[in-house]
Amino acid sequence: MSVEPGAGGGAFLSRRQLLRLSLFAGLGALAAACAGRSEPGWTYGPTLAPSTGSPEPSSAPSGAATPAAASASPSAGGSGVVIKIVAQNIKFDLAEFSVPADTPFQIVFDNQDAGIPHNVAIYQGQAGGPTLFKGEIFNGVKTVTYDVPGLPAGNHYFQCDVHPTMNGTVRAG
Ligand SMILES: [Cu+2]
Repeated sequence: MSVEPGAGGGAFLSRRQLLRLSLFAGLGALAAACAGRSEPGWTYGPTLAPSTGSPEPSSAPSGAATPAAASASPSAGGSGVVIKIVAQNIKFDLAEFSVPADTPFQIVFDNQDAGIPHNVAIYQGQAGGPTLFKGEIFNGVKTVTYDVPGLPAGNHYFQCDVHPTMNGTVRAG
């Protein structure tokens, strides 16, 4: 009876010792592996430097992508002035709108008339005045965002060039 626990304990200890030995061996192997890997890493560094000639073209496209993203944010921001106009049943949903003078803005033009072309154009002062802005004519149902240049201070006239009865006043000031 007393031998069995002793033998068992001895066997247990020996197993622990084996585990410890294997762990130490494993750690040693890992340390060796790490040391070995760091050396190739340094050698790869120098080899990458000469090959930067080929990476340069790849960095150029990434550089081009960055300006595109950068230009997207300014245009999205712009002056921050956005006018929403809806065309439905050959009518605009508003008769007038106001914008700050000399400040580019956007018109989000929502043409709800299926198969019917509309646009938004702005004429200085009154109908028939000098063209300040001429938006693309397009069929509904579709929404197009116009980028409109800054307008001189004063009241101007906007209309759909296809249906001049669709018109109103733009107040810039
Ligand atoms: Cu129209």
